[in-house]
Amino acid sequence: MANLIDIIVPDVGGEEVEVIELCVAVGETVDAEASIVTVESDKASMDIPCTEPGIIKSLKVKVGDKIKQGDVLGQMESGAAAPEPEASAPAESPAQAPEANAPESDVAKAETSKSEAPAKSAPASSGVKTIEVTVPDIGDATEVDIIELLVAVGDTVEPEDGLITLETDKATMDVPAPEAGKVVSLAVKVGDKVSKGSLVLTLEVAGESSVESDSSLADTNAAESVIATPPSSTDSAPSAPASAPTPKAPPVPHHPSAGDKVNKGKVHASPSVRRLAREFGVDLTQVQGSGRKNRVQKDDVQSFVKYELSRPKMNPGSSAGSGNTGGGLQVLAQPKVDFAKFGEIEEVPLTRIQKLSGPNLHRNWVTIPHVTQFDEADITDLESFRKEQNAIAEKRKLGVKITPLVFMMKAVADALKEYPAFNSSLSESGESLIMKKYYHIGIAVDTPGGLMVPVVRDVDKKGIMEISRELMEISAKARDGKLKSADMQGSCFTISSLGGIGGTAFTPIVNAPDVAILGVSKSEMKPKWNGKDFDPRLMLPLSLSYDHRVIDGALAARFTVHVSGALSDLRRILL
Ligand code: CAO
Repeated sequence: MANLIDIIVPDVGGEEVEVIELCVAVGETVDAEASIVTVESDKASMDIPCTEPGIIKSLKVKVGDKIKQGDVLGQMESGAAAPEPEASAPAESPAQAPEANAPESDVAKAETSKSEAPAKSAPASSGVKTIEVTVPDIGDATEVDIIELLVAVGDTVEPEDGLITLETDKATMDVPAPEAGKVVSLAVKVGDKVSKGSLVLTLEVAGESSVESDSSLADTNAAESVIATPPSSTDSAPSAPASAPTPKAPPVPHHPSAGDKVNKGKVHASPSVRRLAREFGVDLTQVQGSGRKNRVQKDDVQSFVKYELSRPKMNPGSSAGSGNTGGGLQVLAQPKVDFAKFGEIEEVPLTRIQKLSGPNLHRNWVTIPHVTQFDEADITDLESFRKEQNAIAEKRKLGVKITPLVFMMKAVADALKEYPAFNSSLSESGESLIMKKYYHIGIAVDTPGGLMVPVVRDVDKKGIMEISRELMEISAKARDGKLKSADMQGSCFTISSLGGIGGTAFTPIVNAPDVAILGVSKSEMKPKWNGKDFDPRLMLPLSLSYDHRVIDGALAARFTVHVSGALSDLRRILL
């Protein structure tokens, strides 16, 4: 049985620290040692990890809050089994024992004595001095792994910029630059083990005369530890704490073209965010931070990865004379043409709907690998049944007209049940499929303002008359411009019927997040060989476009055969 436990702040160096980032959201499932929050003291930023896997049930802190050892960060439901009443183990709840929950954090002890300044300097000529940056007091931890070098020789750094990332068995932490300067030499590499006092690098910093430099160094050493340079909370931050990030609504990221550096080498990010970036191979200099002072947060890395996965990639060498489509795709820019040179012209603005739908169509066209499968359905019997039913409806003055489209909707709902991959959407990460257990079908409607796609819900549960009535209503609403945005949401699959107009086939564009769309063209009498003679049969052309990332060609062929079969033998869909 699950167990509700408090998440307690461990030893954070005996003083108040400020919450600068929430690394999890309520409802999130976390692993043992996942970071809950990132805090910043006047010496370092550090992550506070949880102690066991579970689900975050509540968070009592927000960005800007000051917290200290023993404070409750929130509650989590631990995955561990609760002791059975009759079990012999003591029934002491960990939730009531903060010390038991508080990780014995090496990181929390990352900063201690201000007098143990690990920066030493040597006078240098021409108004600069060189200081040695060493590993500060990191609590009990010794022989700590260096997991990342955040700078290289020749880099210039600002105070607070991370220099190296250390990882203990409990958490990770950055050693920041004590002051602005240029990295002259590196004394360590990834994989080295270091302890308090180990030399990290030498930094050339602005200095005065060598004598003053020495004395100011002594003062500096007495006053600051190497990891002691983050500005105070009143430095540049607004007086009110920054509002907590909303994990489920990440800020709209600025996505540079690959290779752009938005951070110019100076990335502010917590160790947990750096770890996440490392796991995904993300270069943090390319990620725009949305946190305070452009700090890169978990959401920023996630949305960067999402964007990079979805954007089309092109040969980077082909950008000359190109324009950016907005999706990251470099294509030749449209040539500028003075049409008036060739005859009379008139410039007409795009309609509001065209302006809205154009970018979506464009995105779907360039990001989804489309394939179109063509087929035909014999709707000879369906047509005579439809005509009969329409005659009855007219006689009874039901005010409903049944068109072939309604049967196609029923046939598609039936095929979606048979082939659930067509009733799915790619997850945001692109790594899984969201399988839907409902059958809502979008219908492309041609309106004076442009194409609209209202959705008919639960097509599998409705009868032909009910769907016909609904179809008439939504197409009238669409043409009168009365559709609400809710009317156009939630489709699983879309049908675009041009059968009332003409044509033999076309290639519709998948209406993402759907993974397929059925185009229907005008039915036509065709001679069909029945084994003995040619029979005149009414054949309906079907054009199924699908997202080849999700659907294979064989499956698409089976799907169209199923739709075609259902339309040819109505008993299959009317059951
Ligand atoms: N073959 C032959 N005739 C067809 C047919 C088909 N596949 N589909 C419809 N028809 C007939 C209908 O039976 C009706 O004839 P009758 O009046 O003699 O009965 C006539 O064509 C007109 O039908 P309709 O278009 O009014 O009704 P519908 O239910 O077939 O379609 C709607 C409704 C809203 C989908 C349609 O009006 C529409 O807007 N279609 C355009 C969709 C579109 O623009 N798609 C392109 C998207 S990509 O840019």
